[in-house]
Amino acid sequence: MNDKTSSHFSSSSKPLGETFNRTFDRQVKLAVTGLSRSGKTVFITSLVHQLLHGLEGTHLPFFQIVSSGRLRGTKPMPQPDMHIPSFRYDRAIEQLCGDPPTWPQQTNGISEIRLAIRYLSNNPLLKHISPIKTLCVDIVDYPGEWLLDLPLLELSYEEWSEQIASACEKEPRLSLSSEWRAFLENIDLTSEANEATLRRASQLYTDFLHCCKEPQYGLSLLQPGRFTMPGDDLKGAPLLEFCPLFEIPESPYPENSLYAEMKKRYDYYKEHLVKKFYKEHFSSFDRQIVLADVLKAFNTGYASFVDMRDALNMVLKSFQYGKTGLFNKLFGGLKIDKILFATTKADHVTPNQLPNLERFLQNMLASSQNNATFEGVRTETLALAAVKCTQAAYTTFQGQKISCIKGVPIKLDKPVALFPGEVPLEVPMPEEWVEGRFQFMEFKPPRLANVHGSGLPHIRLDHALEFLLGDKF
Ligand SMILES: Nc1nc2c(ncn2[C@@H]2O[C@H](COP(=O)(O)OP(=O)(O)O)[C@@H](O)[C@H]2O)c(=O)[nH]1
Ligand SMILES: [Mg+2]
Repeated sequence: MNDKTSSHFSSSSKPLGETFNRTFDRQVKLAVTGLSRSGKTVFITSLVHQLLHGLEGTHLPFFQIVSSGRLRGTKPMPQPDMHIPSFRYDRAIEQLCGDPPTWPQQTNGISEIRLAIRYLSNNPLLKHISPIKTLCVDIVDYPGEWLLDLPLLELSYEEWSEQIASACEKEPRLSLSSEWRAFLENIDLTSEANEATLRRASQLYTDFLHCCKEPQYGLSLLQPGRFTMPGDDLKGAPLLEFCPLFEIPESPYPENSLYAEMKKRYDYYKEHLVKKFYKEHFSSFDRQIVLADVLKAFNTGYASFVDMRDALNMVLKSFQYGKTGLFNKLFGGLKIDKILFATTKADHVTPNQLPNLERFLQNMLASSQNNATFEGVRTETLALAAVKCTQAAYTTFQGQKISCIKGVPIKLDKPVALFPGEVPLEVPMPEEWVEGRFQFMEFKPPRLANVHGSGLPHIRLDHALEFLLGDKF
């Protein structure tokens, strides 16, 4: 790790290297998820940067362990799970802090990073005996797409096919699925299975999913999750080579048929990928943050919004199931006791719109959050920006002072001041999603003079830290 980027226990703290040992007083596993491009990599990078620079500057006023002066320093440590790829903080921060700064490269799959946080205990009994404590935080980044697979565990291949077929009756899925659908119409599913047909059918289905994900359609509810986000080295593995069907052949069908093989692979996928993820990873998480780029859905339109809402609510099911029913039965309960739902990139709106953005996310999740199965899990919603790329500014229009934001749009080289649109409190009616109503633009990361002296500029990351970790100190 590059020296500039891997600030150890900060220089303004006592050198802790010699007193530091690898036994921790407490450990917490913090999982970060969200659909692709929701901002997971940037969030973790900024969070680590904020903590490594926790003793310098005043960038975390709401994170009490810092504001109360009890933080003694933070240090990256070797991660505990050797079989999980490392979260490449060094690479990401080098890009974000480069000159010019750039956004970190896109990542796929799961990764992990461990931090040790040293702090002064405020427990009156410990104050004089052993006042310095260490909290070990394991941060795990994993694709939200994988959580969309949990419902499959309760669905037979036929039931799942029926759901997908009915979703494909509506636009934009209807048009986008035409090539895959035409291919299926021309094959006899009761004929003998062969690799070429299976591969072609799954390829066309995967292409369809990728198309749905394109920015102009912005669809989120895409199953199976591993088809667009395979992780590991699963690309091209037979367990990813099947697809849902529009017509189910009548039984009895030959055991060596295309249909029987597709069904077998679907069951194998559930058994070996879906269950494995929940058993090996999900069940060990203590705290969870779910990131969602709600503003992206505003830009794209009603269909994209509805799809994102349904996908997010499906993601929530993983946590609800955790306490009762299916999950308990299969994996023996869930440890997660706090979940934060955060809409990211809050720097794309003017500061006066933050409360609306937060309320809107709450409304989006309302039905799931109110569900009694959330019992025992504290949930919270928040609008945040892991890296704040814009400044609040004002402009006058027809003699009126209007608040706007100023930043460098991703496709330009000079800052512009703009008013990106108001965030509504309620979901606009389908006909109200007129083109151009929302223009939440992407920005370049900020160029910072003192990037290694303090945490990256952010919006409410300290609130997120306080909710997720505050009670652990
Ligand atoms: N303005 C702004 N853009 C962000 C922020 N976080 C992420 N982004 C944008 O979203 C893109 C995707 O972020 P990334 O962390 O790679 O998403 P991931 O796929 O969930 O890991 C980045 O390349 C940025 O363009 C943020 O806090 N502010
Ligand atoms: Mg990523």
